[in-house]
Amino acid sequence: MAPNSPLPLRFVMSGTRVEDLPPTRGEVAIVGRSNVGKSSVINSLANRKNLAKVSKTPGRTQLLNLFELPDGTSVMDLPGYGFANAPASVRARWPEMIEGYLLGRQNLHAIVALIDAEIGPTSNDTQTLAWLRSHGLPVKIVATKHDKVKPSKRDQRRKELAAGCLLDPREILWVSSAKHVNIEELRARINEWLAPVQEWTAPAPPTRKERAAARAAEAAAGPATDEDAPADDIDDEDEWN
Ligand SMILES: Nc1nc2c(ncn2[C@@H]2O[C@H](COP(=O)(O)OP(=O)(O)OP(=O)(O)O)[C@@H](O)[C@H]2O)c(=O)[nH]1
Ligand SMILES: [Mg+2]
Repeated sequence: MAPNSPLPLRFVMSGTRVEDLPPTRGEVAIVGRSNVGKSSVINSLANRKNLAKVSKTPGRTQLLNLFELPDGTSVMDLPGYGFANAPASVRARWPEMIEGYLLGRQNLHAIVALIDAEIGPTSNDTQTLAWLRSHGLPVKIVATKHDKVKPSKRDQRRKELAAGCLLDPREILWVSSAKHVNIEELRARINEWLAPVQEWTAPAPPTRKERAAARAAEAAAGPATDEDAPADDIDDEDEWN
C-alpha cells in the first residue's frame, strides 16, 4: 500500500484508563484543544466520515478512543483540553486520564499535537507543549483548519504559529480535514512514525573461514605492494576471538 493512501483504521474500544487498553505494536496519539479537529483528522486519515465522532460542540470526545491498523499498530483519539463548559465531573477526570495515558502508554511512538491555525497557539496549547516536552515525549506539531485562514494571511499565520510553538515555520505541517489539504503528507508521516523502531546491531565480525577465504583471494590477486599490505597485518587472530 502506498504510504499516503487511506489508513484502514478500525475502532477498537473506548477506555478511561491506560491499564484498560490492549497492548499495541506502536501508537500515535492525537492531542489538542477541544474543537481543534482531532476526530476530524482521524476521519481524514482513514477517508471515512464517521469513524471518530465529530461535533461543533466542544467536548465531544470524552474517552480514550483507540483505533487499530491491520498490522497491530494504532492511533489514539484523545479528549480535548481547555473546554470550560464540560460537566465538572468530566473535566476533573480529564487531566488524570490524558496524563496517565501519555506517561503510561507503552510503545507510544509519537504524539501529534494539533494547533488550530486560526486562533492558536493558545496559552493552553503552549502549556501542553511545554508539559509534553518537559517529559521528553516525542511531540510532533501539526496545524489544522488551513481552509479557515485567508490565503493572503497564511504566511503571517504560519510564522506566528511557529514562533508560538518554538519551531521554524518550515517545520509546521498545516492540514485541512474539511478541504483535504496535506492529508496525504500527514498519512505518510504517521506511517513513518508507526514503523517499528529498528535497533541498530553491529555487523558480525568475519569468521575464521571468511578471513581465510579473503586472504586466499588476496594472494591469488598477486603480490601486494608495501602500501596496501602493512607487515603487522598478518597475525590478527586474537582481535576477533
Ligand atoms: N473549516 C474547518 N472545520 C473543521 C476542520 N476540522 C474540523 N473542523 C470542525 O471543527 C469542529 C470540531 O471538530 P472535531 O474533529 O470534533 O474536534 P475535536 O478536536 O475532536 O474536538 P473534541 O472531541 O471536543 O476534543 C467540527 O465542527 C468540525 O467540522 C477543518 O479542517 N476545517
Ligand atoms: Mg474529538
